[in-house]
Amino acid sequence: MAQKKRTIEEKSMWDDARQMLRKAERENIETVWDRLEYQTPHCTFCELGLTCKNCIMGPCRISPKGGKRPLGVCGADGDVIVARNFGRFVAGGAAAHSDHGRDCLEALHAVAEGETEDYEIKDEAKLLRIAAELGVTVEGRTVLDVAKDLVTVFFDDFSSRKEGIAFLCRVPEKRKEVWENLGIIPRGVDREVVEMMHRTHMGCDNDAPNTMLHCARTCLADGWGGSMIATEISDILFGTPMPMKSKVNLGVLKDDQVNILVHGHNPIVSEKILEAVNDPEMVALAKEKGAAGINLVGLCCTGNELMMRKGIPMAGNHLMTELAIITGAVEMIIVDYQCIMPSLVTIGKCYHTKMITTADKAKFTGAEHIRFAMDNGREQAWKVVKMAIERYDLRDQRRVDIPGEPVDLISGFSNEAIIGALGGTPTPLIDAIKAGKIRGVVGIVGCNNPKMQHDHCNVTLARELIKKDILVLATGCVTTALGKAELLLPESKEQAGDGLKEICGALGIPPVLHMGSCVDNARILELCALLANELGVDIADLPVGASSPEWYSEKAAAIGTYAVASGIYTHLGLPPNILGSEVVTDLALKEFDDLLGACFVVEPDPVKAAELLDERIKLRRRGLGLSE
Ligand code: SF4
Ligand code: MSK
Repeated sequence: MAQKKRTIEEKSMWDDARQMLRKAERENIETVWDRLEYQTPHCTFCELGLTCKNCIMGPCRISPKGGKRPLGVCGADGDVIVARNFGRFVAGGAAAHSDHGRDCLEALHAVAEGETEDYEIKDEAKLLRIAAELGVTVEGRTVLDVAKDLVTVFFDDFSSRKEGIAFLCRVPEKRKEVWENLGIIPRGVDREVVEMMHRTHMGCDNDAPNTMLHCARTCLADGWGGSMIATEISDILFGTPMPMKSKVNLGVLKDDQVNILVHGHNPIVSEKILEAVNDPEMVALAKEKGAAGINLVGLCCTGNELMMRKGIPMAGNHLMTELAIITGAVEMIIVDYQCIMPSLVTIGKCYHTKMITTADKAKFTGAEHIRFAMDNGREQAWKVVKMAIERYDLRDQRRVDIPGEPVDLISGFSNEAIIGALGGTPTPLIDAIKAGKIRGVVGIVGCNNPKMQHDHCNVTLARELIKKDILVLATGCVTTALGKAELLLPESKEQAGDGLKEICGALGIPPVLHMGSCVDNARILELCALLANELGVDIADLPVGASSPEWYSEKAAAIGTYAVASGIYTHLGLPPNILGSEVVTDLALKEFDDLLGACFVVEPDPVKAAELLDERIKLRRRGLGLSE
């Protein structure tokens, strides 16, 4: 679809973004929106998923049905090619989440083995609880001994030595039966990803529905495996999030302080940076340089991790990352991995902003690489913070423009926090659902995509759902959008329907709860499983849904696929590149409903999307014998 030239107002709904887009125009700085314009129209074959480059007899482009080129050189048809492409796409997302999980696991391993003094177990109770849940003996043992065994259980989850991953113990029996019957019980996390790469090699899985079922299996290994491991270990190492105040938007940058942005996903680096910026010696050094202090702020999901656990303010989501640098007020951006636009290096060089990469698997040409490892996190953190302070002198204050005033929000709704707020049991939530005060629950998750007006769909969908007494759970970049819209504050209950408003008022919580980063969608899976197990039903029977209104990434596609495979009806604001195959599209939008009890729905209009999610919730409420 051709992308027409859009006004700044059409590009983003936010004033802070618009002000920075105007500054970018004035200063002749190219942004993601400019590059989208010159990249469009996109290749129609690719948009439809009908391009194959899996071997060098090709690349092949298949005409949509009835066209002149119905088959690739090897004889693969459009259905096979679309399914293979989608398979590799979601395998990329599952691999990203799960490799992040493995990094967390290696950190826990280093702690358990006494190989690092830079990290420690912050939530011992959670470690012992999870170990017991997974069959590790806890009684009479030291925390570190238990941790060693838990590490072994999780390392085995990445291999192919077992029949099923450890957290299958959380999955309701009825859901497991669905997976068993379809042959998609997730085994080792790495195994499913590798098998997807194998299946999609030329001459292997040439049956589109069969490939699509393996998409489900691969993504289940992510959701109930790699992502769940990432979430649980992050809580064990850095603390389980509890509700806390924070602030959001570009206004959290400070014109009289050294500003450091942390961006990416894994808290292992950013937690150390936080310690370094709080060191009085570092603060004194910043003051020597003429700054009033050091201001650490987050972007994207590394920002979510720090906001959830430490209340660190959030500068912005995916489409705000370039704009944060364009303020001219940022000394340094420190990144780990995923969703970091390579353009940040270039934009940083237009100012005095230095980009530091920290992971060997995510280097950026033009950035300085300072490798963080388990045994040097502290040392490296102090080093880079010092470098950031040294750069304060280089800032050109005449080019600094920090737009807007920060907006307050409340973050930190882990499942432990939610159950805690309910008095230690999910029963009050179930009772509120049964009584129709909370008619259903929808997770709004994921990204921004410059093809859509930035954050409009994220915000509108949330507003529409809470009006309908549907509790919203937010993760990933949606969080920033909903925070800026003041929906993460208890006062926003006034925008909710009467039932939800009453419950939020009684509990003192907002109608939109922030549950974390991309990998933390595993928290939503766990909550759904908990509710289903309490009610003795399948997850697919619950009045729940998911949505990623402005998604862009392979990871978001993997999340959507594991949500559907777990029985959660899932809305997408944009279709994946599958529309070139009727077989694959029908499976995703219809037949998965029969096979898995849930399917995808694609709807760019957030008001209509809210209606569709509401219809599904009504259907599920009826199924449970509850009032609509
Ligand atoms: Fe073409 Fe087949 Fe090779 Fe794909 S695998 S590039 S369709 S010949
Ligand atoms: S960072 S995957 S843009 S949510 Fe997790 Fe945001 Fe989406 Fe990346």
